[in-house]
Amino acid sequence: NGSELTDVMNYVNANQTTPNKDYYGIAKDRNVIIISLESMQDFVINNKVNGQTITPFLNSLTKDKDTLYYDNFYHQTGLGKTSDAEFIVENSMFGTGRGAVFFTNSGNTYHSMAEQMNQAGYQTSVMHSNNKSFWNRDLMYDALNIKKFYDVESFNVTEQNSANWGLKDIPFMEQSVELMKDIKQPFYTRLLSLSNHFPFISDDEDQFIKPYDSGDKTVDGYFQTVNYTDEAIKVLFQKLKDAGLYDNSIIVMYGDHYGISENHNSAMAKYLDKESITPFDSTKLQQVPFFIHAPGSDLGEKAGSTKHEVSGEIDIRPTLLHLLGIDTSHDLQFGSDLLSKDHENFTILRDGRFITDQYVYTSETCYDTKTGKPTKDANACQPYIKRANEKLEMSDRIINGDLMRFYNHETGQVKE
Ligand code: GP9
Ligand code: MN
Repeated sequence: NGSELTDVMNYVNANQTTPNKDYYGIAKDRNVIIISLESMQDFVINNKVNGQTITPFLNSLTKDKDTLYYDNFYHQTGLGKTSDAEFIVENSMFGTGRGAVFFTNSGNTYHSMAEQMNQAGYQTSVMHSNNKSFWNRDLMYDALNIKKFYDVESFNVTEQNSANWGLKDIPFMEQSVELMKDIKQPFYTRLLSLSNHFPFISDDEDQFIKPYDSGDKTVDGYFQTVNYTDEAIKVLFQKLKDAGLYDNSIIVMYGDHYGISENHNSAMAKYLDKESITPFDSTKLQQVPFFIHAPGSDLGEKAGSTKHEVSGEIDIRPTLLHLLGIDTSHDLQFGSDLLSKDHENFTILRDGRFITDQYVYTSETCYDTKTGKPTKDANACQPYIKRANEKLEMSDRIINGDLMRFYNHETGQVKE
């Protein structure tokens, strides 16, 4: 009932951060294009394989004055993979600890980013070349108030332009921009890329760099499919420019979750030139790239393009809404604006692991981020353990109790 919600509200309100005036509203009324970078981990950014650059286009953005790039940003997904990341972006809440929230709680009430964007006069949609019911998206998108889903039926998919899971990212980006041309502006659309999906196989003609040579096919092919997606993003930017949609848009990109699981630790140890992959390393490998690109805004000039805040997917919604000048003081959100001076360097993964600027907590061990070794004081992480569990539990309470149905967003109070 409503009183359960009051506890959660008190908790959330105590953790709100104040927006940074220098950034608030700088992207007001721009189109919003969010790109889910399938399985993209951060270790590929500004890195090489066999002497070849893996992500030349994304690397160029890390040095761009209109871009903020976060290199200490973590995915927070569980079993729901891509869909969990979507959930987190839309709600600034965690998915559920078991199963995929898109399946388990698509009947809940939410107050999503899409709903807020609808209210702000935006057209809201998702573009993804897969069947609409995959991950239960059709039902969950209704619950999230996303007005239009451009699913596989909206794309021209042929044998020639598809590989692995379906439509390749380059034609997907090209066709997505064609679809955008017909949407009334301003629009908010999310594009879910797919070529860089396990098992990371691609056609010869799409392999612009050589595979890695560890002998582990998954890891070896990963660099090529990541590189292909990087090229697809370059194509997207060009197509947006050609369509006249680039200058009045803000483009946000995040890696949705890891691509290389711990089953491939020996190949990863070879690539990273380490003896072995420790639990500390595995946790750091949950870093995914996060980019905010606003043409003509001098975003990077204000702050330096590469930012090191310890952060995660739950932070995307408040950060973006503040850039758009949309007030979030009535939002029940678990993330915080990365540009706020009060943003805390503390990020929690869905399984209870967490990262601060000093510590990484995993496998019931507190590691020192500087050395990668267990801390001398074995209890150093203790205060954070309690806070991490509390935050996950508060988020779970909302979802398990469907508590948003008692929430009045207009007033920021429990409904009468
Ligand atoms: C499929 C896409 C990929 O529609 O979401 O699935 P996932 O990464 O979640 O396995
Ligand atoms: Mn995915």
